Amino acid sequence: MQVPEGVTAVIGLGISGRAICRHLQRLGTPFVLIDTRAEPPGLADFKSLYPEVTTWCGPLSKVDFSRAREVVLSPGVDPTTPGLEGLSGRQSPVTGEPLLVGEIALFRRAVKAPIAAITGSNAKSTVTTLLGDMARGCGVDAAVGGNLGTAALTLLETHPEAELYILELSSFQLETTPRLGAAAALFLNLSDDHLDRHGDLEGYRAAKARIFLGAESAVVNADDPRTWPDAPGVPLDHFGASAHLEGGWGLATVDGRTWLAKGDECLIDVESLPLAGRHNQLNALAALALGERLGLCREKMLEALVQFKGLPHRSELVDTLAGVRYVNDSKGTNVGATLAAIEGIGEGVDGRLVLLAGGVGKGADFSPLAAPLGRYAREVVVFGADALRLEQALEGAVRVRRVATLVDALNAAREIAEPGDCVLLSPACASLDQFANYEARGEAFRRWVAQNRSEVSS
Ligand code: UMA
Ligand code: ADP
Repeated sequence: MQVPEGVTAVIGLGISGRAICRHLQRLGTPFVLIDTRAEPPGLADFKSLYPEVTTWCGPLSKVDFSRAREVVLSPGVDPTTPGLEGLSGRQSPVTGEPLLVGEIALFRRAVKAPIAAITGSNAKSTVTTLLGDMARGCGVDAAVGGNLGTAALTLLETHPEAELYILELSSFQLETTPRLGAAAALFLNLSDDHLDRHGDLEGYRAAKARIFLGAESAVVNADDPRTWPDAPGVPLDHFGASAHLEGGWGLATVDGRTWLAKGDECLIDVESLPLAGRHNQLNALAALALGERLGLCREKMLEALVQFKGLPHRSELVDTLAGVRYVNDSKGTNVGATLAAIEGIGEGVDGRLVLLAGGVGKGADFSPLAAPLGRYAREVVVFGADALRLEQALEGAVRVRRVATLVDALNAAREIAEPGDCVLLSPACASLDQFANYEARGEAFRRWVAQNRSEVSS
């Protein structure tokens, strides 16, 4: 397959790929659509929607990109995939940017309003959604999307007049963005994730740190220097447990009560926040810091914060059966998220935790889970592709039972848990070995709980 002279190659027929195609069509830029899968889902629909567009499915090594105007990659496709290697370092003859870019590069070129950008290993979706609520509460017409689910380019169609675009950005998206130029950029935290794609933690961090390129201001985690920009020059605000002591956004303790604080000023007692756990208090601080950088009104932001109930599949209490709480944290897809859930929930449980974990570990080191599980867990039930690796990492610290599936794990947890305990699904792994996505895994958990409730009550 030869990409014709002056034509853009779009790689990937997913949410981003479709949004990129619609955008190019609006601009009148000719394009071809390529996917590495033999039969990507939705291909027939795509062809009937764009009968004039050439589509090609198969290995990228069989594609000649040498005459392409630009190659626009979907985030799920690794830029080092064989066939793309010759492209890095080359410039587009038309845009002057690298030849190989992602959707966010096109968004940057087209957008007129400021961008608030949020990245990190965990809490991106929570903070992005919260900031959206805060902005709207302040009367700002904000469009919210990105890795969260609605492609950034789709926001330009649905909210062309937005005054602010709030984007959750993944390392995959940032890796192919030459210069984001955000009005305010936030790097929340860093823990092992996607190491299978980025090689090591430094490669993953470096991809995320691209969020600062061209930023007018930034918010970073005072407790983790790996979230700070490599180069000086961007005005910085810090959030973190003690950041208020240095004038930043922190957690102040006054008369035994904890407050969100900015410098010396106590803003709100954490008891008034619907979201529980220290990790969520830090998330609230990060959103406030970013909002203030964007010029949002502090009072209205605090009002939005006390209304914010969080997102589904993130430390969500599903039900209490026979005195045992069942909490769905299916979005806990890496070790950092699961640690936050264990610590956030473990402290408040009368009894003990029964953790359900497993799936695709993405090359992560599970050993940081051992000590907190030793402290808070009655037992851990592991399942899925990386169950054995998990078991080996936890051995000696806590009792571990290995089963095949999530339903097996739930059945085991029912036997193990005692009244006052909490059964927590926070897998520290991706779901793709046994489910379509983390939502499907969380739904399976909810279904089991609902079914068991009806059995208990009948
Ligand atoms: N794929 C191929 N060959 C292709 C194109 C895709 O095999 O040619 C595969 C990918 O490897 C992947 C799947 O198809 O398994 C989907 O990839 P995609 O790039 O087409 O994904 P989109 O449907 O465009 O969705 C993407 C983000 N997906 C990924 O980064 C994998 C969505 O984030 C995001 O919501 C959407 O764009 C809109 O911005 C999802 C995600 O899992 C939620 N993100 C990762 C995460 O949060 O950890 C980064
Ligand atoms: P992301 O979009 O980055 O995946 P989410 O808001 O969807 O983030 O939350 C993902 C997971 O991270 C959930 O399991 C959640 O409980 C956990 N989490 C939330 N806040 C934090 C934090 N500050 N540090 C670590 N993990 C967190």
